[in-house]
Amino acid sequence: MSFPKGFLWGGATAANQFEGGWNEDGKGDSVCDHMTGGTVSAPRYFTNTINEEKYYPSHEAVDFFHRYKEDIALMAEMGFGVYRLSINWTRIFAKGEEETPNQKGLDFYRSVFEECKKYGIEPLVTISHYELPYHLMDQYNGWTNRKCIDFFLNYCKVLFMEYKDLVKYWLTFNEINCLVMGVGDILSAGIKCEDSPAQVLGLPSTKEQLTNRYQALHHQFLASARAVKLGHEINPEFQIGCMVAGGSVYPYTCNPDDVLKAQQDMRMNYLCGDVQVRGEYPHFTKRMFEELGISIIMEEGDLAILKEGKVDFYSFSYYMSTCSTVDTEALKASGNVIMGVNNPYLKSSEWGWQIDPKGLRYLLNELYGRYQLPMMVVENGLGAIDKMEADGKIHDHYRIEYLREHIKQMEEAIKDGVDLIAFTPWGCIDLVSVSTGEMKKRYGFVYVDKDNDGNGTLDRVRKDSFYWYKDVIASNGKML
Ligand code: BGP
Repeated sequence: MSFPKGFLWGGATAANQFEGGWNEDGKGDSVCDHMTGGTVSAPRYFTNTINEEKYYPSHEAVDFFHRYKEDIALMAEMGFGVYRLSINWTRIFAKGEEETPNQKGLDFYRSVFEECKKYGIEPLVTISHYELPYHLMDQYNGWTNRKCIDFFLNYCKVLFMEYKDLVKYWLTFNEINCLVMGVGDILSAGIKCEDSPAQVLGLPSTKEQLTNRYQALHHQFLASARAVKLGHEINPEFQIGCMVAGGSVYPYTCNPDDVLKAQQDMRMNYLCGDVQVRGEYPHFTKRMFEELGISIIMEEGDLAILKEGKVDFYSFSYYMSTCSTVDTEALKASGNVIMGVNNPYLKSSEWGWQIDPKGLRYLLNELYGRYQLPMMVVENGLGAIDKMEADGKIHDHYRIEYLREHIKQMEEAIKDGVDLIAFTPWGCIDLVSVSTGEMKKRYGFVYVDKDNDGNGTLDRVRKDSFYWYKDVIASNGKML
């Protein structure tokens, strides 16, 4: 048997993409509430003032806020042992800097956790998943400001005290490395900007942008380390992990320049892991900052804080791999500068994400070899357009195939000796896509009746993958 007894099977969501109820029961507005929904032809926009009705679908999302009992019952029916969800900071502190938490917000998550416990589902809680109170962006320029560390700590303290008997597993920041890669300025760091087509997925282009991002990242490292320390003081049983956007990077050719480029690009898996697992910036940081032409402010004592707040386990998201090359012509031809060059051996999703199950085995081995900590794959899955057929069902064999192949490779990694303890595929119930702001890019085992234009009943429908995953869980990974 390859999957160990007690292996945690489940699924994952994030509050801003799932809950809705964006201004109910005293909730304040998050930075992400200022993003309009998007379509492929018209991407998401950011506005400082919310005064129009074009924020669908995120303001409503799929209404977990009112339907959590039904949703958790569906998870239980699939046999989930773990449910990864995030807490919306603005439900607990509307502006992020109040002294007293919002009782109704606390009550909501208590009910959610109690509902999970009813079915024996272990909550795995992301404390910050692209959800900064808008007020902290507006008044403090988000995570570029060191004060955010204290605001975050206060928020963590409330969560840890309030839920110490209900929650054991915590993640501090979702895909923390995305702050300096993809979603950066607005969603991850909450850096102030004008109303404009948002740089939701932009790479930093100016030195100022780069400096701000690395400074904000340093502040998140400190916040995470202090949270880990605090959490362990409040409940020594807590298991607190990091969460990094993972991806395997291969050299496009065996030209040593491509090999070196791939090695460098792989560092996006390691920069944050090294700080959060080993408690120190990796050896390559000094030269990396020099070459970027930036420097960040570190105060005395910062490095000691990082050492004191090492995480208990390593978690990551995995959707794809990419190829690195120094060949500018090949890069231009692929038109894919952010994600590198397409691998001719792999197929892509409808959104151009290259599907590579073996890359997951490769990455698990790389990460475990480096960190020697229990590993969790806390996001994985196929974003696809689902169609309800005439029989009222969704025959999502493509999703089953994607997940089956990834699970097989996780099994291989376990046989290789990797201590993998959990798997929570992304968007287990359909939710809003972060990169496109749409409903139509779906990941779920459960279909939600809602389209890009806001039509639909929000009814939940079990897809074919629902029954398949149920069998996978019941057989502990044997029936694939
Ligand atoms: C990760 C995020 C998730 C999720 C996922 C899928 O980066 O942590 O929040 O959205 O990507 O991305 P998308 O929704 O763009 O398909």
